[in-house]
Amino acid sequence: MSLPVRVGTLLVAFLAVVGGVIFVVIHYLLATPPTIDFGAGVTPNTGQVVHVTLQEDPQTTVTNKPDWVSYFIQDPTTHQWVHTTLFKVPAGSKIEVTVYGYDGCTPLRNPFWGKVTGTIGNVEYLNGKPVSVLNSWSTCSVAHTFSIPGIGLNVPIASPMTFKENNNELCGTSPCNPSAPANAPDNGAHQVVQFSFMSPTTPGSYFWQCRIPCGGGYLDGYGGPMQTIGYMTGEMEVAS
Ligand SMILES: [Cu+2]
Repeated sequence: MSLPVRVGTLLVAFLAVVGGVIFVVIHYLLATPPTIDFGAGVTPNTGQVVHVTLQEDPQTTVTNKPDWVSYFIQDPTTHQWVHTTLFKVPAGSKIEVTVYGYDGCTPLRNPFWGKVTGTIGNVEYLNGKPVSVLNSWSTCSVAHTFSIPGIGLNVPIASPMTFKENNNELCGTSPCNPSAPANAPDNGAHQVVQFSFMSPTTPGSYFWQCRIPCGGGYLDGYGGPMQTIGYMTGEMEVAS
């Protein structure tokens, strides 16, 4: 092999390795889930209504962690369910949230997290009926919570009845699809939780998390999906 050919071969091999490293870093290490923007057409600090729709699932079959529990957010424009927990709302607006609760129950570590706080009227609407507390110790009835500590918001998200979970009636493919036929693989037993709250008038990043140690298989249930953006922890960005 002549010298130029050897140098050329070496160079090509070197660039291939560099390309591979860059791909791994960008694709796996720096990847953050997208932020869903709910601000289109809304003037901040005018109390306008903004609809935010989420779901929580028993699995995440669209990722390389298929057995992790997860939230999804519905894009308000495309209506696609996006695997993320990052969203943006206008400041000083009335945020009306709908959560489809697909996952089975996990008892709360502390019954305090079963109490609805920080919502308008201090209630959530469970399948249309106002409730101010879900007691997960009397019946295993809560799957996850939607909690933004910075504004004192805590909403327990109801789970389908245990017998339905035992009957394999839970959604088995994520994101689940509330408009699919009831027994389709991507639908299944679920609860609908609705609540509203005022977004802060101060712009900023507001951390949110589920308060149930739902990271099955991790120490005390607080690892894995519980500490990973895109699953059970996220940010609400408030923009003015
Ligand atoms: Cu959870």
